[in-house]
Amino acid sequence: MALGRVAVVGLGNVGRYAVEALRQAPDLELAGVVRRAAAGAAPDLPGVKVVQDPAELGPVDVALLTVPSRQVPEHARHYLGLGIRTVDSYDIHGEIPALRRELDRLARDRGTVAVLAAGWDPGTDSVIRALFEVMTSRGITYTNFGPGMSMGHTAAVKAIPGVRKALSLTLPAGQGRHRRAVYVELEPGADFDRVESAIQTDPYFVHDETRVYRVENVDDLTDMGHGVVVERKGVSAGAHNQLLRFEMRIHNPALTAQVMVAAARAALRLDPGAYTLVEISPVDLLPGDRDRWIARLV
Ligand code: NAP
Ligand code: API
Repeated sequence: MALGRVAVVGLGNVGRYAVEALRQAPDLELAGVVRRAAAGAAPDLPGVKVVQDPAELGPVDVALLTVPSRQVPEHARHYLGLGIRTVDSYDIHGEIPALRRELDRLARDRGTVAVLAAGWDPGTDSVIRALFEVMTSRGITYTNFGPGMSMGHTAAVKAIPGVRKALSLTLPAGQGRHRRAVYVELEPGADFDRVESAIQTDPYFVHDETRVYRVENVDDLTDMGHGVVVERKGVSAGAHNQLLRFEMRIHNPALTAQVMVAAARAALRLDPGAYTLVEISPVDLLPGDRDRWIARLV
């Protein structure tokens, strides 16, 4: 019997890969997909139940919130209120502590679990940064993204009125600094200057040098690859010059979906409350028997 039934909420880039990751998970069952509009059912996903109201899916143990980050808080409140565990990959870093506190209260009240900010950054990179701090108690960590496509920044641009399609690329500028190149395909009659100004003043973009380009066809440019190098130089037990480095080159939505599905598994094993990935034991993210993983990994 499956550990739990999981619904995917939102069928965008991450949502589509979440469906696939759930199909491949040995211990979880895909309950179906919840979309905003029934008209937006998914003929390309035969055999997958697509609904507007999660009640139509039968019992659901976990909702994977693959909606844009700015829509995550309202969706999390809704599903936790129904007593359904939630997993999201909310990536507005500065707002994570406050959201965690709010979801923790809601989850405890309803005897359920929220796992938030469970993608790769925030998410697995957060765990890497934590382990680097464990290994070197003093030092400096730099997280250098890209070059690659940020789904969070792209989703923020797509939400601006007049934008039909968008692509936000993150370009590393060294020592944790970044530049951004944003490509927009506009609706007929949309005003490019207004769109550009909305991007430049959006909190997702204000801290970085950002250039915005109008193009005819965003699909022609889109490659969902991304990557990161997390580097730390620090001190362990008083000894200097410890150099630590983690690097990955990835398909962004696929890796994000894979991590969210692992977090759904953990959500089924945790006590009520809200958790970020640094608070979850890695073995609870893995399928099957704990002793087997200890024998294999430790
Ligand atoms: P996307 O392709 O735009 O998909 C989002 C889906 O959410 C939409 O297709 C839509 O599905 C649903 N939705 C519900 N309310 C919506 C609204 N008000 N506006 C637009 N869509 C709405 O986005 P994505 O590329 O999958 O990325 C989703 C989020 O994942 C991003 O915002 C990003 O922050 C997060 N992310 C995090 C990480 C990380 O490492 N932490 C990595 C990648 C992505 P329906 O039409 O089916 O309802
Ligand atoms: C960037 C990084 C990585 C974003 C990872 C994830 C996403 O700006 O490229 O939305 O793709 N913050 N949050």
